[in-house]
Amino acid sequence: MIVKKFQGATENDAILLAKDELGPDAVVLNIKTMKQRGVFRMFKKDFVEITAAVEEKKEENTSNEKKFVIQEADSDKVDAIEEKLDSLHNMLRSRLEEDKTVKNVETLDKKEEPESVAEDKVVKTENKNEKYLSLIRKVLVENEVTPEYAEQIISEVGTSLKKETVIDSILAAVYQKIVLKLGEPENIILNKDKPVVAFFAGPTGVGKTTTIAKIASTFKLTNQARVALITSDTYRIAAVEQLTTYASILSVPIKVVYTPLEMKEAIDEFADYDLILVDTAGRSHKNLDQCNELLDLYNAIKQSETETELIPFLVLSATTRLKDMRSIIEVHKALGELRLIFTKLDETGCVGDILNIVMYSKLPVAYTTFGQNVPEDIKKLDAQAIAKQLLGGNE
Ligand SMILES: Nc1nc2c(ncn2[C@@H]2O[C@H](COP(=O)(O)OP(=O)(O)OP(=O)(O)O)[C@@H](O)[C@H]2O)c(=O)[nH]1
Ligand SMILES: [Mg+2]
Repeated sequence: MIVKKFQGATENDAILLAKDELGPDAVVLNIKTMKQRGVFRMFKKDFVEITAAVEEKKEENTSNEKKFVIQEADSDKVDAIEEKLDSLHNMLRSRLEEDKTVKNVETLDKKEEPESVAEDKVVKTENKNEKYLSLIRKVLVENEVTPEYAEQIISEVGTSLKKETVIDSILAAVYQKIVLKLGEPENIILNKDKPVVAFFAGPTGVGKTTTIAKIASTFKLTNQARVALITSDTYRIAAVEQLTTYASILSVPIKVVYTPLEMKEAIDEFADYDLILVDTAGRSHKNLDQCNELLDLYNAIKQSETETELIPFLVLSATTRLKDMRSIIEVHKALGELRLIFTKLDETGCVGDILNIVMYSKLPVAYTTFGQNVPEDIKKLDAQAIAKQLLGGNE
């Protein structure tokens, strides 16, 4: 993993510099506004410093020039991240004190230190690193990261640690690894050349319609975008009414479609819009007929005369069992390159399954939602907040 800091006049400038140097896969780990101190305040403007990271490509492992690699980091170089991790640090320290075995190793270290040879010290520090890592692994598992994925993260971090690494750096390295695994949010970005069509699929009752209302309202009110809605959820009168009500509150047009042909026509009718949000009826991933119907509706969008940027979103409730989420994903893969939305984060204290699902599916996450309020209870994936929560910190 390559970790590096970039400074720019604005957050965007700094991110551009990071992407320029580290490539498009770089993820932002931390953003900090730097205030000029003392006399500099009179001459220089404040600036933004971001910490960005990217997974190293295997074949590039040998060339480290110009790169700042975490295992070479002194603790001062990860200070930005550590700021965020203060509470975790304290938590880990107190957990370490509770943990008898670690305590024993520590007291053993202390007693023997004066006469121990350098080599011995290294062995003991390695032991200690392992203890720290296994403690962090335990915290992850407590937060419902599966033991396999927790182990994967810990071992990936473990192999990159220097022998004399301090606990702060270990924690920072795990945090960075999780942020990297979660990736950048792949939320909706308007396309100036063609309408973006966001197609929402997912099981019944996960919050598809509510999420659409939140997104429609955000784009309409904040971005002044031209937003239109289509619903194919004609199974229940109440479902059509629900979206129609949102459409009238937001004064955006809505079309109800019953067949793939109507879907295609509706898209063409909305050809002048910036964003077309398509709602679908919740389906059981076990009912293949329903799933094929969904696929027909989706494919109809591609048949429209209008050139669009079509994005399939799969909405999952964070409260659904991991095993079920996996099979839901498998069934919906027929729609193409899915982006995930996790809803109902407010109903569960555990975000471990978000990491589990991302590591399982390698699919990007767009948004998370955390309540019934439209439009405020939605945000772009906040990988840093989730990583922090997974390590036991309070967001
Ligand atoms: N607590 C909580 N409730 C939510 C969230 N998002 C949606 N809901 C609620 O979940 C229920 C179902 O939401 P809908 O948006 O109708 O779900 P849907 O996926 O469209 O359901 P179907 O159309 O029946 O498949 C509603 O009561 C919503 O208010 C969320 O983030 N947190
Ligand atoms: Mg619905």
